[in-house]
Amino acid sequence: MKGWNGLAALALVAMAAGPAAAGTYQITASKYEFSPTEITVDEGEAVVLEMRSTDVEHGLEIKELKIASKIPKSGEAVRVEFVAKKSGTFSFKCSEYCGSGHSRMKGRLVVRPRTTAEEKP
Ligand SMILES: [Cu+2]
Repeated sequence: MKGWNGLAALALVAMAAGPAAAGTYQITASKYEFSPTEITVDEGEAVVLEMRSTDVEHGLEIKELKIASKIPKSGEAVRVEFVAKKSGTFSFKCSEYCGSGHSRMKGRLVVRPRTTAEEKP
């Protein structure tokens, strides 16, 4: 019983840990979609987007966050790192013309607000 409580406490600590939990998110770009189309991160999180194309050159642009990166056709991974400073929903889209369905290539980055009491300013 005692050991169980200890485990629960540990789990809680892990969940509430630090201001800059980093997360790496894989995104695959292909004609004509991103996979996944929605990525959810936490406010304050150091985010790494690791992107690959399965076919032609694509790009990922999040205008509001001033993020833009080409995703080469070689299939090589490109990384974009940023801190999700502001909560909200930010749409992203393909920034390189890749064919007839190009304008359909869209997705969303959801930044969840921090709600832990001790982390409020
Ligand atoms: Cu594209």
